[in-house]
Amino acid sequence: MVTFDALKEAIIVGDETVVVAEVNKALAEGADAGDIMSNGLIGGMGVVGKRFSSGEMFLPEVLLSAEVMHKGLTILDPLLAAAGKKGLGKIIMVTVEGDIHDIGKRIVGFLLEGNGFEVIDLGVDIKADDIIKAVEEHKPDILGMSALLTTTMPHMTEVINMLKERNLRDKTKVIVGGASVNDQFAQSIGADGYAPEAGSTVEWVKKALKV
Ligand code: B1M
Repeated sequence: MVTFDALKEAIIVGDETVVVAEVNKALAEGADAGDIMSNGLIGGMGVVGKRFSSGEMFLPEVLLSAEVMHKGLTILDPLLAAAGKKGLGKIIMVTVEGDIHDIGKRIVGFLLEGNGFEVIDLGVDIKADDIIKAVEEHKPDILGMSALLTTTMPHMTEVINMLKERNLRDKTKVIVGGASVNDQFAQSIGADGYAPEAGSTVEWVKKALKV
């Protein structure tokens, strides 16, 4: 059985060489790309999050862990995307203005792709106006917004209000997520849904699109 202890530890200490080697080793041993992501990469980043919150780790270390996690995700990305057919629906994912956190959003996106949805990732720190332009251009079934800072959550409200102004709200379902967001907030801003983590996001999307 493939274990992910060395991979998790490499994420925590920010060792890119070991992360790349361990991801490739796990794949060579037959591990599923989704498992490597969930149990190895997310597992390691979960420990980082806890240690940062408790003051055991500091920003530069967290940033390094985030960077090496991205290296691991980049190896898995084509495999996760190939696992799905991408034809079940179109989803725009974005981190709202003022917020550069993207690890969780990317994980959600990868998992959605792996489950057969087309994902257009607009990136991080994206202004409401640019999000609306992308919705007009791509006409997604779902707009997924992520925010990890309490200070950036109001931009989600701004986007929903702009969707209404441009008569796009009825055509676009909206789900919000990220560590600072909760179900109550989602309801208060008129989003269609909220999901606390990647797996439940996929379940919500499947239900919303009836697939
Ligand atoms: Co920042 N940061 N950070 N940070 N950071 C938090 C969020 C914080 C809680 C840490 C703390 O103080 N305890 C805190 C926010 C406090 C608050 O507002 N309530 C914080 C702060 C304050 C800051 C800065 C302001 C610090 C500073 O500079 N003084 C700064 C802000 C920069 C900015 O955005 N303008 C900052 C910077 C950074 C780094 C750049 C160092 C780095 C981000 C790197 C990157 O993303 N590329 C970073 C990180 C890594 C964190 C923590 C440690 C970990 C976040 C993470 O990646 N978690 C975080 C502490 C924590 O969360 N415990 C913290 C792992 C990830 C898998 O989980 O992102 O929650 P998460 O995603 C989950 C779910 O939330 C959900 O599914 C994901 C997978 O299960 N989900 C969705 C996410 N988006 C979704 C969207 C959906 C559905 C589900 O639908 C659309």
